[in-house]
Amino acid sequence: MVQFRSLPKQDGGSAYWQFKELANSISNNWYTNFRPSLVDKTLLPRYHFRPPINWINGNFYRYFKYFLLKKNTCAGPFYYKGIYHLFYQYNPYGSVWGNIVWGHSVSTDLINWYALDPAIYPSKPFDIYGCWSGSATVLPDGKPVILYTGIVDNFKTQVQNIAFPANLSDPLLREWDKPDYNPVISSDPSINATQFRDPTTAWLHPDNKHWSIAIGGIREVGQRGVAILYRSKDFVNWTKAKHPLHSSKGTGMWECPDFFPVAVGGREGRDTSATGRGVKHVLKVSLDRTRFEYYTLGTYYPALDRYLPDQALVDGSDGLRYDYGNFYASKTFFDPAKRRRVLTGWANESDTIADDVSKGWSGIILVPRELWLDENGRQLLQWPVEEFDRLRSQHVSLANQVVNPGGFFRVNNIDAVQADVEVTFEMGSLEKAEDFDPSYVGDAQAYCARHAADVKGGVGPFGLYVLADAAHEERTAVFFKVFKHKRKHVVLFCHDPTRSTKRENIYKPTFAGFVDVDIDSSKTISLRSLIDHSVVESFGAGGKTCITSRVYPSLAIGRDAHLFVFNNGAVDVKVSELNAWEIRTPFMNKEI
Ligand code: DQQ
Repeated sequence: MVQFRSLPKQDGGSAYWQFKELANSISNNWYTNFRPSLVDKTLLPRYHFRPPINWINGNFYRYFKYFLLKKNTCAGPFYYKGIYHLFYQYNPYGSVWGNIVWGHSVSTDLINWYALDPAIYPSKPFDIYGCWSGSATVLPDGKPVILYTGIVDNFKTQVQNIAFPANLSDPLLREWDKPDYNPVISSDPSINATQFRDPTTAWLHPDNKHWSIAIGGIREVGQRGVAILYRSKDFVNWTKAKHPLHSSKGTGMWECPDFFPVAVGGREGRDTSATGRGVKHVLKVSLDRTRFEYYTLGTYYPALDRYLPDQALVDGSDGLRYDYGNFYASKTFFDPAKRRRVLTGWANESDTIADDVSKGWSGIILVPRELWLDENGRQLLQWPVEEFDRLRSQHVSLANQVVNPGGFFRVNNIDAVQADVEVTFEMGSLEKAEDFDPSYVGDAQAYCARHAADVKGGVGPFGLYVLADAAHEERTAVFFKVFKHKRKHVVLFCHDPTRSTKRENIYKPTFAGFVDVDIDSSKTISLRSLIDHSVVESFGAGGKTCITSRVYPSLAIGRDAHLFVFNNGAVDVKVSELNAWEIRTPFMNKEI
């Protein structure tokens, strides 16, 4: 096992971390002042990528000295010779953010994972204070290369470094070389060196002569988020382009930019360098300010090396999101084996820092999602990768069950704490839909807080209570509500975890997004929810609107966690079909 240098602890500073600090104020010295864990071990996610918890059971020293700990993604996943490599931001010293290295796990199916030693860790002057996010690119000769952000100058400066596999005949690519000529990119006076990070996967220009990458940044004037563009002919010598790939005023620091093409028509993925007719481009940024991710669809003009979002789409925090819940620092990669684009995103904990310290781990990577362009061209669709379905076991199915206003029923004969549910709802009539309040057009989350699951409505709220105790007093509601808006109807999709636990100091925001469906003609909507002890990952309308929540039930644990269908609207809703499966536990960071 790699030995790490001791580095000073760091802190985040986002709204999320401020919340954590506030919630933690009862235990102000959380490194040393342990209190018993509020979060029962039974709440460990079992099929989501997570810390190798078994390694920490026996030996406190091992646990504290080496293992898991705070992680997030945004560090290029890729496929090489039959193996998927997942890198993630990892703190080898504790379950809070800091001391960042590149954790490394491998898989042949994106579901069963095996843990390797960290791939990249601070060891040279150009990364001595941390190895932050970056990306992998597989060069045309099949050789992978990593670009990552190195932290130097006592945390004051961010530079970009390159790393190559030390031994290409090792299919696990365990060792990575960081050439001494690093950094390959340093900031110039026009760049804020403290906010200059997370290089994208490179794309090859159609002239086949040069590579381009974008790096996240901010221009202080106008708080303009920027995807700074660099070009190189050899991947080692990089020159800043005159113009950024794209920028947007008032959006703040752009973390973890991701830029890639999607096919127009069909689900098949495209290599990151694909351009021209038949593709649209996606630019995703993680907004440090809101800690949510936003994307636009648009056109990439290779001759100008510029990206222009489609006119109707909004840059920044009113824009489209991959996920309207706890989902950040994501990254996609093109999987040449299955010709698909795969998205991996990170969900952090919603308990306190003290809880994370006493649990000894923090953060999960969500089930990898396939991602493609909706046939209407207006948004992306996402769906769990097909390999996930191999974990399905015990199955229950029902059809044509009407749920009256105020009604509910329990889905029996399934262990619903670790499950996958697919359900289709039919609404007979939309006449009783309440009027939509137009002041909430851009703010589904606030609208959901006002129209939470217990608030009786017209058409909906209807949906699922997941991770519910037998009396469903404790439950997370996953639901739809339909509103009348300008002679048509709009659909709101929500997660309401406000009653998810009786534990204190848990962050329980409602999360929501609108769903772009023609509900007036279909009067039908589908939902899939992946439930994993303390994770609820939901896909509305076939992956048009996705929401993730972390919840920590106190009663709905293990065999006491149930699944209900409910309807708090004023009209009947029919469950035309419901299928639910128990999900088996895959290998999760088994040591090899
Ligand atoms: N986390 C990394 C940064 C990135 C941020 C540091 C995203 O490189 O901007 O761990 O959460």
